[in-house]
Amino acid sequence: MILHIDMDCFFAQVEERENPRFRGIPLIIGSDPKDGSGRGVVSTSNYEARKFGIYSGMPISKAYKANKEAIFLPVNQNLYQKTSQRIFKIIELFSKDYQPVSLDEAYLDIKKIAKNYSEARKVAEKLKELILRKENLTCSVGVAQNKMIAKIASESDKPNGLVVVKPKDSFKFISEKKIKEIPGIGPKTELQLEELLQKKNLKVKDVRALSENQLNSLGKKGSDIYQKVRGIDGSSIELKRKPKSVGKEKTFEEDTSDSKKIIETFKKLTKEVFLISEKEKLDIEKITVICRFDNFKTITKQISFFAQKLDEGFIYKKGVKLLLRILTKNYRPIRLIGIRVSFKKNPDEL
Ligand code: TTP
Ligand code: MG
Repeated sequence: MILHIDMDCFFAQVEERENPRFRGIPLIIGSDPKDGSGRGVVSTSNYEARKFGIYSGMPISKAYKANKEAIFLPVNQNLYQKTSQRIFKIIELFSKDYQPVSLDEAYLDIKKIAKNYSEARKVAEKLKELILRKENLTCSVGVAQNKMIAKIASESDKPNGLVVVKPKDSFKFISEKKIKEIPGIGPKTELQLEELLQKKNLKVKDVRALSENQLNSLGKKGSDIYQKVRGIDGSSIELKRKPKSVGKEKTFEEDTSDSKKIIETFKKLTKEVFLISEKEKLDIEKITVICRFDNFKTITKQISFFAQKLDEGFIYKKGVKLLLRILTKNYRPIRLIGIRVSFKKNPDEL
């Protein structure tokens, strides 16, 4: 049993939350339209702007032509990233078995928390409610027997939708969908299928009329399409893998022998590495320091442990010792320094 979640007009909704006066009026997030001469594209638009035919990927100049009165905002990636991280924290409360797809989208394996589809609906309701309460944002959710149908389900009732498709209903559920609603079937494949069937505006049930042999004339993807239009999708949840290590490097603007500058930079890099590593909640087993000189000679030194709790002071103390061991034996100006910590394996993965 798979749950697919996708936030509604994500970037735009976050901006509306930060600035409620944008609600109810066309809002476009993307590059600067510059009174119609701007380059670049629309990242997303709210549902009011979509009524004017303004969608992700459209040139921003075209969006400007479609509605000059709309509000145009630049992409505030940092804000969406932070919001996304908090949403994923909420998702993790429900299931650790999830696959993040993008900032606003994920698949969750919910078999451990829902015995049947009515329990699954309750899980979905709770997830939606918690995200709304904590983040003041709506999302759309689909639940089904596999990833493909769960995604079609979540897309089918946007915004703020919740669609549960039981296995016995899934074949019928996808029959009436447009063929391009099947994930992975893009405009090019759609066109090929239209040619094969000599028909436009294809629905999933139309494509079912094609034999596997006929579909194979489209190449490798043929048998995939044959399965998909029958509701079959064997792909599994790809769990978020913990990184094996985290490292940061800095190339100096100019090669330097200024030890104060080198040490200060090293301290900054250590802090950055620590802040990223902290999220992983893993012990470390190795610290590696890298140093590149003006002639590109590169030296690395490392120290290993069995299992060391993550601690910024500890990483700095051990790291700087390694760095000094390199510096006291080499007198050339330095081009680059870096530090990396390697994690012990996550016990769940053993
Ligand atoms: P989507 O989930 O595809 O779109 P959306 O959340 O804006 O709208 P919907 O309600 O239909 O799900 O993408 C999530 C975010 O990713 C979107 O808010 C902005 C960003 N994005 C881009 O920057 N460029 C793109 O081409 C697309 C598709 C999305
Ligand atoms: Mg979305």
